[in-house]
This record gives sequence, structure tokens and C-alpha cells, in this order.
Amino acid sequence: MKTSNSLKVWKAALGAFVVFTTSARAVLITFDNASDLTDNFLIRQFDGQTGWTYEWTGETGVGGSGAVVRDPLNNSTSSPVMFYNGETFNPLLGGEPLQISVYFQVLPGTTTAASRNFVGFASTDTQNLSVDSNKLGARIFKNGSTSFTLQVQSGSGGSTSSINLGDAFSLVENDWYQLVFQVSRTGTNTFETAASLWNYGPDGTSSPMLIASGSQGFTNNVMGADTSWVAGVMLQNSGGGAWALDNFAVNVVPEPASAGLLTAAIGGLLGMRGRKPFRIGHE
Ligand SMILES: [Ca+2]
Repeated sequence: MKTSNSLKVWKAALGAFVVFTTSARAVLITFDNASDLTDNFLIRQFDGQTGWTYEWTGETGVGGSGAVVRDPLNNSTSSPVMFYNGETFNPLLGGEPLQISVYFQVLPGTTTAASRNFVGFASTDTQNLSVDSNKLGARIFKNGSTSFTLQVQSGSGGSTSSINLGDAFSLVENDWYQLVFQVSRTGTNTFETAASLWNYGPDGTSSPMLIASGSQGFTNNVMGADTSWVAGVMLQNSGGGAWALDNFAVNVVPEPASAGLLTAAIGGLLGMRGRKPFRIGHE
């Protein structure tokens, strides 16, 4: 009988561990309703910045579902950032990658005007995706009159590194693109990043076509020291045209607090057997 109970305990502990290691939650904001913007995002203007902001519209979106647009009549290059306010994030050493993505629509005129569009993470202390960049993320960067590159970015202490991934490309007006960024922690202050850009056609529902992709390692002491990153997205346009965005998504890696709770739970189960609890290692 004792053996049977022990087996049950171990099965329960194993079950809890499997759930913990595979049940990363997912954030997906579809902007199908106006409240998707107002309920889930803080729109943060930079110091000294005035002018445009982000607005919800039912006039566009992936499959015509509704989206967020910037003011197409304001040519300011100073772009506010949309920060997701539902929770913060932190990739654990040895854990699965943390992934963030968003869809962008290229509107008429934008292919000769857009400068950069970014998705990624910023330290909670700075919450700044544009200046003194304490961030990790990916962007579409205009590097010519009609030429763009996919970049990953990391900054620390006021310096920013922008690394091109793959060859330059052009954007197709009215098409939807998905920008994807992944980051894994490889040490206290070191990270492996990857990014990809996919074309989904004018309705946003076509089979995805890979435009560019690549990976890059970074050292970032500010992001390394911060265990509660904020997720953000930014549209920027140096004049004319407009960008829309849709389907903001983050795949969540469990945070240390969750791991601690699970350790306690398994410890309790093992305690029933009179054994010393063990720890699930993480740093
Ligand atoms: Ca939508």
C-alpha cells in the first residue's frame, strides 16, 4: 500500500512539473474592439513630445478585424510607444525563449517614408524604446529611399547596437507583415536574440512568406539586472503615409515567483513521504 501511495505522490509531482515546464501562457491582443487598445496598453509619449497618438479603427485589420493606426496627417518622427500593461516578463536562464510579435500594414505612401517600426522589451525602470535604449527587440529599419532591413537592437547605458539580419528588401503597399522577436537568457547579462519578418498579403490572411530572418547575441547589463520587462510596440514614420498594427502577441515564460510556488508545492508533496524536499534549479 505504501508503494502505491508513493507512486501517486510521484505522479502528482511529475504532473505538476510537466505542467510548469510546458504551459507557458500566451498574450494575444487582436484589436477587434476599441477596448483592446484602451484596456491593455499605456501610450507613453517621450519627454517634450506633443502631437499624434495611436487610435483604434474598424476600417482595417487582419481579415478586416479592426486594428490600431497612427495619425496619418502628423509627420512628426517622435513616436509614442504602446506598452502592454497586463503583466511584465522575464526570460529565465535555461528556459524557453520569450517571443513577442505584431502585424504591421504598409499603407500607400509609406514605402518611401516609413523609418522604423519596433517590437520588443524595455526595462521597467526606463520604459524607453527610442532614447538611451535599455531594450531588446527587433525592428524594420528604413535604410534607403525604398529599401529596408530587419534589425535586432540592444542598448545599455545610453548606447544602442542595431544589427542587420539578412539582406535589404522592399515593402509592398497595403500588405500585412508580421515582425517576430525572440530572446533567451544565456547568462546573467547575456542574451541570444532572433528575429523574422513574414509577409501575409493585403488581407493579412495569406500563407506567410519569409522576408528576412537571423539571430544575434547581446550583452545588456540593464536588461540583465531587471527581472520585470515591459513589452512594447512602436510605429514610426518620417513623413506621410501611415502604419497600422494588429495581433500583438507575447508567449510568456513562467516567472521566478511561479517556480518558487511550484518548488514549495512539490516540497510539500515529498514532505508527505518524510523525504527532504528538493529544489528545482533556476537562477
Ligand atoms: Ca484585429
